[in-house]
Amino acid sequence: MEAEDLKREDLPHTGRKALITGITGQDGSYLTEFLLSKGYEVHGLIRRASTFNTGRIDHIYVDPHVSDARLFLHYGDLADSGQLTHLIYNIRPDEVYHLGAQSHVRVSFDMPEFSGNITGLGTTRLLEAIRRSGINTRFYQASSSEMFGASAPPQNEKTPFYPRSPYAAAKVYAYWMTVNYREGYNMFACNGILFNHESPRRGETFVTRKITRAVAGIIAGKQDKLYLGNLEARRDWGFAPEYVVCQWLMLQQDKPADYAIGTGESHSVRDFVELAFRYAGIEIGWEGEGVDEKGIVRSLSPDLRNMTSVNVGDVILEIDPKYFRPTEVEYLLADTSKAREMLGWEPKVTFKELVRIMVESDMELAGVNLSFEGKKVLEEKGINWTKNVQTVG
Ligand code: NAP
Ligand code: F7E
Repeated sequence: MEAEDLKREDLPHTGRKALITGITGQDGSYLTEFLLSKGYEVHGLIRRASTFNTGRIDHIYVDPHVSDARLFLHYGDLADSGQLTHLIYNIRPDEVYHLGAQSHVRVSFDMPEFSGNITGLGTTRLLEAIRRSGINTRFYQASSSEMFGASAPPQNEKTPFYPRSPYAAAKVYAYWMTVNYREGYNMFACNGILFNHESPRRGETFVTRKITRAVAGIIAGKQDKLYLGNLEARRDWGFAPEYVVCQWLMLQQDKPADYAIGTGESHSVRDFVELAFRYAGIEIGWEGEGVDEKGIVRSLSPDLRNMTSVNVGDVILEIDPKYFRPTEVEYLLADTSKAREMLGWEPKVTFKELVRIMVESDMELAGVNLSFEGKKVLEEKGINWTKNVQTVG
């Protein structure tokens, strides 16, 4: 999507201010790069931690004392409404991108109250901070396809919500609070209902990154096996840098609305596993059933044979029931007709290309240098994030 295609093309971008919660996360880091490239001054909320948690944005951070610095970080927490109000009132952002959340579905079963507090009430705290500050800002809520839960595919903006986890229930609450502030206080507030989106910066415990890291680790001799849960769950997986463009596009429209964003292609975890190992030169086969099912090396590509201690017949994948969820979301598939029509948005990176990009990145990080074709994918598609995708893990 080029700037020329945008509805607010006549507005100068330089000088606009954005506040991003969740700036240190996968999406926050890509969105920051994107907004800086559009001339925004970007403010981000970060949590105080005893170790550094800014690894995804270190490459774009400059000392705020530098005269042309346009990225500023502020301590805060979604549990702390006083600080949220203080920041909103003083920064007076033109746009607020609310991406911060306890975003891990499996973890939300272990910490349901905390997940409700941060992922659900956190949105209310921020909406209230905006309302009480009296500022005129546009608000983006990071809603999720998890809200559709058990509703049959394909899912779109009109599909009923049927949340299947504490995380999803919290997101449904936050979704309706966003709609409520739009209708009750005339706030420009949008829900982006995003289906799964991944990248080399994806958190290491989400299934895609867990798989691609394991592929690299097993080949490099740093890991013996990959332990997974449900292999049959189906997801509509897209490429995260493309999805943050939608978040911005939603706030550039004449009217606020809600949009479902995905690729329209759905694959199982098993599909992801098979393809990821195949790109790295391993054909995986399956033996056994249920929790006893195992993934076994069927063959190795000639390139790989001299580079790894993995052998044909090795068991490289097992099922660990601890990764099963009390209630699972079986099948997500996006119907993104509205976003295509209203935002003019279409994803460029396919499922196969996504798997390639992620495998290749993790292989590089693990120091395995195979001659992959996938490196060219982003360049060929004219996607701007190539440099960082390749260098940031
Ligand atoms: P992520 O990588 O897990 O990042 C979450 C961000 O929230 C991090 O910056 C984290 O900070 C911050 N955060 C967590 N708890 C916080 C708290 N108490 N106070 C302030 N900040 C807090 O998530 P993501 O994949 O970028 O996703 C961004 C948003 O979109 C999330 O709301 C997620 O639920 C939603 N979403 C994601 C997807 C997807 O497929 N990625 C799909 C639909 C919706 P730390 O770095 O300090 O932990
Ligand atoms: O699981 C299955 C698991 O944790 C995907 C978040 O960004 O996207 C994400 O939520 C599927 C599930 O993502 C393992 O049971 C099997 O069916 O990568 P995930 P998620 O739960 O879809 C949505 C849209 C969000 O909004 C969330 O914030 O993979 N699976 N074995 C496994 N999942 C994990 N994590 N680990 C396993 O070992």
